Amino acid sequence: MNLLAINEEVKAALDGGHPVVALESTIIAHGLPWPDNLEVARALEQEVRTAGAIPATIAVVGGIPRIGLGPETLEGLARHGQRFGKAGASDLAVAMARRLDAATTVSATAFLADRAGIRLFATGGIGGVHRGDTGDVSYDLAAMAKARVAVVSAGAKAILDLPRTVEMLETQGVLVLGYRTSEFPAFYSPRSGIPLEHRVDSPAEAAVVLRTRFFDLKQGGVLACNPIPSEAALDDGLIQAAIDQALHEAGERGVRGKALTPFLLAELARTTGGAAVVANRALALANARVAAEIARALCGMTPRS
Ligand code: PSU
Ligand code: MN
Repeated sequence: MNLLAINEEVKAALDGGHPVVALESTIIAHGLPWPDNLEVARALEQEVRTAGAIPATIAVVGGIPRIGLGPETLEGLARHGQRFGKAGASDLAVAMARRLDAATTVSATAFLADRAGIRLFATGGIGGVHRGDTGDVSYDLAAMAKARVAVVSAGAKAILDLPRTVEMLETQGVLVLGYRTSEFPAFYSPRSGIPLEHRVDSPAEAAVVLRTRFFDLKQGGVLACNPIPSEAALDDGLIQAAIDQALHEAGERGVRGKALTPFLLAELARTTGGAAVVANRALALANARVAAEIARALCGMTPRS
């Protein structure tokens, strides 16, 4: 697919067999408040570089899926986040055909990263099964299952129904790996009480599994769960109360669909006095680092394909 605009640096890295890590843009445009979002966008890219890989932030700009954004585009995405749509993988055709600007969610970013040949992707927390009985299940789960990409994430966002999200990952055939943990992480806190069957304890161990999965079996769909660093974790009681309040507020105002996740995250940022944003930053950076380390290990052992 040559509809992708892969920037020079990313293209050179991919052609040379060097490690690349994809980053998504919805967390920037719709998940974090200005101006923290710009600082986080830059810090994520820097973290990937420091760990020895090339960052590729992905967004649709003027209808073109861009793999690797320049500094002005990154700033525009952060500053004018509201002008960017929120595109999942199923929205890409419309965004492209109509030459729209759109931030890409985990589903769209994983799809595009796969097409570009990028095998590691770092985000904060994936979407999943929302609480209650609305039937709102993020396409992130099914899209991840189809993409030959490993998503490094602090579990799924804590606003979700985590036990059901883990069940749905299984149903979709996503391989869930605990990265130095035997529990599914709960985004703002390292533990959810949900046990994980598979665990890896180093980038090399992760890379061996990914090589087997992607290149021998030609399967997609890996979620590597990296818990928030303990010093950055939020108090469980505090964050649970804030989540309950945010969910209540969303219900009162009838916020649904694509607007729900950004609304809940903004409410949490507000009611925790910014603590949720600080924690989100810390966990996303930790994920960027782990993704870069795994990308390096994978590059050392992958036949290019
Ligand atoms: N991780 C974060 N913040 C975010 C997201 C992930 O720390 O805002 C975004 C991702 O783009 C993910 C999306 O795909 O939230 C999920 O949205 P929804 O629940 O509407 O599918
Ligand atoms: Mn949804």
